[in-house]
Amino acid sequence: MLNRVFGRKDEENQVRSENRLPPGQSLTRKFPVLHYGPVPRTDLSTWTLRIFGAVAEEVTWNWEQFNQLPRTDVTMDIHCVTRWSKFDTQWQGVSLKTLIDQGFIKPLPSAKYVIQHCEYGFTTNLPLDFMLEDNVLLATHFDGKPLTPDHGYPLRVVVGSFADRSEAKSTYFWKGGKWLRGLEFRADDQLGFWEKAGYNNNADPWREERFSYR
Ligand SMILES: Nc1nc2c(c(=O)[nH]1)N[C@H]1C(S)=C(S)[C@@H](COP(=O)(O)O)O[C@H]1N2
Ligand SMILES: [Mo]
Repeated sequence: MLNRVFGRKDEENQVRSENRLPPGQSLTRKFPVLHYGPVPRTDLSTWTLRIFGAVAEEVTWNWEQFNQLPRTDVTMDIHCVTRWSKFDTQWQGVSLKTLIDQGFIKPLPSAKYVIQHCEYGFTTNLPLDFMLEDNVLLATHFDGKPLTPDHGYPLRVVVGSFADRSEAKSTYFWKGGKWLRGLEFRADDQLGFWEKAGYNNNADPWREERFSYR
C-alpha cells in the first residue's frame, strides 16, 4: 500500500498550505458525478454545436468539424459547490478565446454574456470576459481519455483554478455545462438552471459565493 503512505488528509493539508483549497472545501481523490436529470445518449453522427445570438455569423459545427478546431491542454483544480475539490485535473479541448482570436467565432460588440445550452434544456451563464480566461475550456477529454457519458461526453465546459494562481477569479464547477450543444452570445445576462434555483450567479469559490440570498 505504498501509494497510500500519504493519505487523503495529508494531500489536503498540502494543497491547503499552497493556498489551493478554497474556504469550506475538502479534497477528494474520486470524481463525483452531479447533475439534474438523466444522462443523454449522444450519437456523434447527428451531434452539432450551435454558436448563435450576438455574433456576426451564426455557426453550426458537426462533430468532425468541431474536431478540426485548434486544441488546448489545461491542468486545473476544480471546486464543486457541494464542498469537494479535485486537484491537478487534466483536460483537453477547445478554448473560446482561441476560437475568437482566430476568427472562428465573431461576437458582436454588444455581446457581454454567454449562455451554455446543454442537452435537455440545461443552461448556465457567464460573462463573455470570463469565458475568455484560460481557466475555461470546452473539453472533450479528461485525463487523456474522451469524457465518460456521466461527465459530459462528448463535450462539456470546465471552469477551474490554476495551482500557481490561487485565488484568481474562478467559479464553482456547476458553471461548466455537461453535454454542451450551443453557446448563445447576449447583451444581457440570463440566469441558468442552478442560478435560478438560488445558487450565486457570481459563484466564486474563493469568496465562498455558494447561494444567493434574495
Ligand atoms: N447539463 C448539465 N451540466 C451540469 C449540471 C447539470 O445538471 N446538467 N450540473 C452541474 C453541476 S451542479 C456540477 S457540480 C457539475 C458536476 O460535474 P461532474 O459530474 O463531472 O462532476 O456539472 C455541472 N454541469
Ligand atoms: Mo454542483
